[in-house]
Parts: sequence; structure tokens; C-alpha cells
Amino acid sequence: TRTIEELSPWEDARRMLVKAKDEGIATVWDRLAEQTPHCSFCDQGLTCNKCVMGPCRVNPKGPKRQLGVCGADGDLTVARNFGRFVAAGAASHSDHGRDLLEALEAVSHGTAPGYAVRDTDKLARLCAEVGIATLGLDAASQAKALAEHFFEDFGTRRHALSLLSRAPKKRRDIWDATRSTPRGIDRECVEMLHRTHMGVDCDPVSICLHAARTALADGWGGSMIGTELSDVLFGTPRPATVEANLGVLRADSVNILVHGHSPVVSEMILAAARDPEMLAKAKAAGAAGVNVAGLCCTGNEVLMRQGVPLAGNHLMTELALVTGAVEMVVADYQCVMPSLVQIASCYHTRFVSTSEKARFPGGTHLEFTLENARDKAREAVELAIEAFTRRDAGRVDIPTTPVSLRTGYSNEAVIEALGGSAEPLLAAIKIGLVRGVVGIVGCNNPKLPHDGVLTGLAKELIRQDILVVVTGCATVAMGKAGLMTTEGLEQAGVGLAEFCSRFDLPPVLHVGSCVDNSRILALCGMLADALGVDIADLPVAASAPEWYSEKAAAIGLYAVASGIMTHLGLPPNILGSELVTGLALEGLEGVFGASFVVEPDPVKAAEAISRRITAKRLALGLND
Ligand code: NFS
Repeated sequence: TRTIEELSPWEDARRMLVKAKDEGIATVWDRLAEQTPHCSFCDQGLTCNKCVMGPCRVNPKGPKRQLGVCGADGDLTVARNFGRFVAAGAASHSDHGRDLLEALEAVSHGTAPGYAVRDTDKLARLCAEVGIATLGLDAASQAKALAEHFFEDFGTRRHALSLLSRAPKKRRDIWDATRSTPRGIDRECVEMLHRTHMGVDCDPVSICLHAARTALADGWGGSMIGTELSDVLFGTPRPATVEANLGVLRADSVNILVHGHSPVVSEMILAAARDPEMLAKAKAAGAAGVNVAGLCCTGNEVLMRQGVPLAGNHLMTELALVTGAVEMVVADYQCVMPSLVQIASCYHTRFVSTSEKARFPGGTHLEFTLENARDKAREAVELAIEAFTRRDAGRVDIPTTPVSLRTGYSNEAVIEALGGSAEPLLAAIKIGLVRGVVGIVGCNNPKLPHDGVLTGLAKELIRQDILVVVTGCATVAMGKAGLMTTEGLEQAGVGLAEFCSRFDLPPVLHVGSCVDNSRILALCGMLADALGVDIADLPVAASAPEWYSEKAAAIGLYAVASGIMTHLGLPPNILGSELVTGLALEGLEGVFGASFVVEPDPVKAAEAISRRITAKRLALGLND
């Protein structure tokens, strides 16, 4: 067993791990220890439970069980499992994107009280981009036309998604030539389920290529639409300084944690919590106010746009409840550990689920719809105020004081910070002041030291004059490590520090939640177009150092299929197939001009990324 010091480097996490132990509360780390060692067949992707002639465990090395009952070998078994894994991730992001699309449509029809188009300029820009004439159309009509247009991207478009136009021509040609141009967002996910049914696609390579197409439908489709419409409905993020870690909880206030992914719910909770009437009710219950803080990706959404403090990332979600100071967790969907319901029940904490598609037995289900969200949010806040009166002060421990971090770097905000165009960044890249740009994204995984690979990698990269952009659960990690304020420039190389100081930027820029990785794709498209090259020619890379989820696999694969080398801190369950593993680590380079690197050590990972950036710089005729 690992010591608490080995589990997490952070004071807030360690104190809560000790408290959890004292109070007899099991966490994700305890359950991981119980599950270890894992089944080696599953670990390698060699189990198949897709039909009832099985389930099968395939052993490619034989002598027995080299084939499943249907005759599938190890390579096919691994490819089919991986294909479905990616499709589940792409479906999750895209179904979240669809929720924003339905919100936009309802706003256009006036049937979503409490929601509105907050960025009308962005709405008009998006309409123009997809070819909707806006002259004479008011915002509601534009919203209606745009919603109709994007609905087609989900289902009925036959050839290509509309926002693929943001990718350079050379990249689109590669997708066409390899038959990986995503057509409909839902279509690619459904087709993956079809292909991986018994007796359909039996070629592991073909399945992997379709996995890439499915992932591209996420990155340039479902996620990108999710990001853009979130900006339209809730405002395009602008730079701001906010606070993070468990210290953002307040001993004297009603604490509500918003958890999950969609701003459609968290924005409404925030609005209700800020209502003076609710404040009065909170005061009447003996609280100083209502304090909303974020967890995980929806935390990133309201952090980016509304300056809501961020309590923690994936591995902090259980520990946040262990403070005993949380009245309510309001969750929508994705990355919400079912264990939260049990842990909440150990305290006065209410666990509230809000989505028809994500129910948590044992919690309180307040079903939010676009019509009733405003009322349901008020109901939730009232329940939280009621819970405050049941809080046991003797069990409250809020560790640490918060750290500050800068947020709000949408592409629009970055360009504005650079003085109106990306030119200064390109110039800095050309002369080597900034050697390259790396996106560090995604989750935590209890198999790895909490936030250790994330922060270790970021520190190495900025030291080597590589600008880092972060999303999702990577964000709090970087904030806690002090890399997201201009003070963080002390840890940056001379060139990067000079560039960032000139534009008052931290060395690590927060660009949003996980669906907002689509901002990074769009930025790469923009930089490549400005240089007249393909994305694969840019000195850029991506990394999901502590990833755990199907969504992260989809992100990694769309990055690679977009021409961006991607580092993973641990491999997906594919090692049972030399063919699929070889494709991931090398073969995809020949197809898409990029592949995966798997490396748990952050220093070695930084070396691999840095070598890649050097090679790309030299190929562009730049010094390194
Ligand atoms: Ni993205 Fe990972 Fe989840 Fe967000 Fe966090 S764990 S794949 S960062 S909350 S989606």
C-alpha cells in the first residue's frame, strides 16, 4: 500500500485523506488497492463480451484459446474494444454538445426562460462562418438558423461536418484520402457500434481508422459545437483572476459544489445562488451567504466565464465532501463518481442529480429541463440552505488557503491579449523565443501520483520555452503548482518569460473545459493557415498525462488524427495486440503525420515532446 504522501502532493488532499481514514470513509484510492492486480486479459484488451457465445478471453500466444468462439483473434478483439471505447468518449462529448444545441434552439423559440444569447457577436460570426446570411435577421432568428444547421451535423449530413473548414486544406485532403473525414457526428459513433458487432468489420486496421474518424467527429464536431454554443449562450471567456483548491469553501457560508460538465445546469445554479432573495434566506438560516464552487469540467466552464472558484479536480471530488463543509453537490453528467452519493450520506451533504440521463440512486433527483431550470435551480439552493442548518460544525475542516490563477483564455481573448492578431505569437515561434505550444489536458488517475505527471511535465516544458495551454482537470493542478499567474514565469525559460511578460500572460494558459480542447484544434488550424502549412508541420504537441476516461481516449485520438503528436501517461487497454499497439505508437505517423507516445515519467515525456518540437522547427527552417 502507498502512503498518503505518495498519493497526493497537496496539503488539502493529504489532510482530507487523513480525515477520511479517521472517519472510516473509503476513497477511490482504497477501491483501486482492492481491485489491484487487475485482470490481465482485460488490462490488455483481450476480453470480449460482445456476444453470448462468449464471453471470451483470447490468448494470442496460445497454445489454447488463441481465438474467441466466433474466431476473432487477439488483434481483432483489441481493435473492437478500442473502437467502442473511443466511440463512447466521442458520444459523451457530442451528446453534451447536443444539449447546448437544444438550449440554443429553445432560446430561439423563447421556450427557455433564464437562458439567452449573451454573445450576439459570436452568434453572428458563427452564422457567417457556416454560410447563413445574417442581414436583417435578429438574434433569435440567427439562433434558430444556426441550431438547424448544426443539427444536421449531428445526424443527416452526408459528406463532411461544417466546422472542418477550420482545418487546413492539406489536413482535409489527408482525411479524404484515408477515408477518415467525419460525416455525421452521431453517424460515426453508430457506425462504430455496427462495425464492431460480431461478423462486421474484421480488419483491425480498418476499425482503428474508423476510430480516428469517430474521434474527429468529436473534436471538430460535437465538442467544437459544444464550446462555440456555450460561448454564445453564456459569454465568450475573458481573462480574469480566480481562486482554487479546497480553501475556496467557506466555513460561514452555504457551500454548493457544481460538478459534471454542462454549463446549462451550473450557470442556472449560479444565477439562483446570486439572487438577493436566496441570500436573505441563507442569512435567515444563519449563514453569511451562498458560496458556489466548481469541480471538474463544469467547474472549468463557470470558472472561465463567471470567475467561480474551483474547489478541485477529479481526485478531489470525494475529498471535497470529507471537509464536512459542503451542503450540496449538484451534478449533471460525466466523471461524477457514484461513490459521491455514499460519501455525501456520511455527512449532512445533499447529492443532487439533475439530468434525465444521469440518475444516482440514493441522491435527490431534481430533473432540470430548459423550461424549468430556473425554478429547479432555486429549489436546489433552498435545499442547500436547509442542509446548512444540519451541518455538524465539529466535523468541519477546510484545509489550506486558496491559490490564485488566471483564466479566461478563449482564442478570442488570446488574440486580443496579443494586440488583435496571432502574429506576435507566430513571430515569437519563428525566432525561437517560444519554441512551441503544448496542450496538457484531461483527468487524474489514481494509478498515478495525483497531479504529479501533469505538473512535472508542465514545469519541464515551460522551462524549455514551450508555451502550455491547459483544460479540464489539468487546470487546478497547474494552479496549485503556481504556474497560472505571471509569478509562474520565474519557472519559465528566458525566452518564454520574455514573450509572456510582454503580453502580461502566465506561462500556462487556461483555455477551458475538456470540450474546449476544440479551441486548441481551432487555434492550431489558425496557426497552420497563417504559416501556409499543415497542423502536422507545427511545433506543437498534446498530452493527457493522467487520463482515465473514454472521453480522453477520443481526445487523444482526434489530436493525433489532426496531426498532433500526443503523449499519454499510461496506455489504453491495447497492449494485447502488437498490431494495434504498433499502429498507435508508430503506424499512425504514416497515416496522419502523428502518433502516440506513452511515458509515465514527466521528465522523459518532456524530452520526447521537446525532441518532436525541435524536429518540427528544423523542418520549417527555424532555428532551435
Ligand atoms: Ni476531461 Fe477527464 Fe472529466 Fe473533465 Fe476531468 S476527468 S476527460 S478533465 S472532469 S472530462
